Amino acid sequence: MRIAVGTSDTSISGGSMRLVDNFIAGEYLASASSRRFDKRSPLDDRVIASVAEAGRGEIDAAVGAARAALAGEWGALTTEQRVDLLHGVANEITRRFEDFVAAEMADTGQPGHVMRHVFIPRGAANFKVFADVVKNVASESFRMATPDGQGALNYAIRVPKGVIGVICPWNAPFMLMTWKVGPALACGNTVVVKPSEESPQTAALLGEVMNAVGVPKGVYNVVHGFGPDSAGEFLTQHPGVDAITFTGETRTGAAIMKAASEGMRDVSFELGGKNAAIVFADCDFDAAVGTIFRSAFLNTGQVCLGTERVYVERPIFARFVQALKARAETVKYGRPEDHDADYGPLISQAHRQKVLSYYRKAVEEGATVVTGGGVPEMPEALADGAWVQPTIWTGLADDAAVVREEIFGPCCHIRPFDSEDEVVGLANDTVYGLSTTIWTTSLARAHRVAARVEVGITWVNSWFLRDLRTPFGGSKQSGIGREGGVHSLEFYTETRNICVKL
Ligand code: NAD
Ligand code: 6OH
Repeated sequence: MRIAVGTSDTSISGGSMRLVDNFIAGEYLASASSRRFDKRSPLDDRVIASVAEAGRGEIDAAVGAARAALAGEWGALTTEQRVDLLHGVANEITRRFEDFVAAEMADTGQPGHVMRHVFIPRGAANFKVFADVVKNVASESFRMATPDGQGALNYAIRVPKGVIGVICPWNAPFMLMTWKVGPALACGNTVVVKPSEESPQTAALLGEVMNAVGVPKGVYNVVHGFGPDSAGEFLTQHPGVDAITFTGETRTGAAIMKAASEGMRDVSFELGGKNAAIVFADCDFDAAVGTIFRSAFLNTGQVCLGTERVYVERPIFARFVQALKARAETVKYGRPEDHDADYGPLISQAHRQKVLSYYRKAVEEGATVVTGGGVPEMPEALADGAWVQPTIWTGLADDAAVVREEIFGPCCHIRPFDSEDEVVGLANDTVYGLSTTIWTTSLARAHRVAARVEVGITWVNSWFLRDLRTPFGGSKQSGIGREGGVHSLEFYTETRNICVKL
């Protein structure tokens, strides 16, 4: 049965499989070379979708469509007209809410309540919030003196950058993609999106929304495939792409930066992290345990802002380790649609192998395994899924690979500390700088430590609370640039200065 244009169902020996096609100039097109790849369910490793892989020809067509849209109907719209269309996109996502929830659950295997309450609503909000920011932003203007006494007026206008290449990861696919597409379109650009090969469905579905709302053809294009020697790399190499925004691994960011240097294209990067939680003895203990449990294990640890290093002031160290262990041992494994399940599989078997290799390495490096460290026993139907146990270690040296490298899994190492200076040094002893959480009831200490940790975002007594209008991004190797509110305009527009002699 054909249930959707971009993600139609086809029958395969006893099950059903979706056909996910590239979306170019408002139409769903299978790859010209008929190359397709399988998308497997993280729950049980079953093939759930056959995805068209874009080659250089499709990338060329998508970039061409995006350039034509800039020069055509889209480029001629007023800001108000664009804003209205993007509000329509948000409303249509909300109308098709359950379709987006289902597509994202199928791709990631994560619990439905996280999709329903966080990822999909935030995806819709990304279109409204950035449309409103662009509508309300003022441009600067200076009246300057001139020798003839008449003066001159300097003012700035913002123009779209052009065609934006948008390359996305799989961990919160719809939210992270719309966080780029929303501001890009609000600013008047057009986009070619390359979703992760592990999560192609919601990006494909968004094409239907764009068509339903009347967004001109070619404004939003989607090309599927992998990174190196595939759609991702081809997109970054295409000279018709004016700038590239990317969320993913730091190593991939370095490869994209090289490609972008050809033609001096601008980049915006949200990259990896090795985020620390700093827990002082005067904290609200239960709140710290409860929230660090979420920050380490939500989405099976596959959150860029997740905590993989926990530093706890010595007087409460042992109690904290026991409390976090007890909490970690309560997770309920299950399918996304199981109402009481709060813990899903990792995204893929390949990622599971990587995470399990760190579980082994931790033991080799001398860790005490407080809980987990392996693979849970699952019922027969889920036995082939990418499941791993939530894992806590203590006792590792500060230079252990497990303490220094991003694992991107449901695991953390807990280490005691004795002073504020010591813990700030430990937290900063990393090449990454995305986020930190600080747990204390001392207001002065919270401000003091927050100003010293070298990260883009610090939460005090909380985690993952962020108004979309605030700046988000990483320091050091965790990113380049800031996304959110007016800060996104720095990347998605170019500022022109106009000087009028009066
Ligand atoms: P990844 O870097 O492997 O892949 C991300 C995307 O880049 C995919 O679409 C992939 O196909 C593409 N890609 C890979 N190589 C490429 C190349 N050479 N040229 C062009 N495109 C290429 O990352 P992932 O495994 O999908 O996601 C997990 C990573 O993302 C983690 O490191 C995590 O920390 C990071 N992340 C960061 C943030 C943030 O905001 N800082 C948010 C989410 C995820
Ligand atoms: C996911 O990996 C990071 C998500 C961050 C946010 O959605 C946010 O708005 O801070």
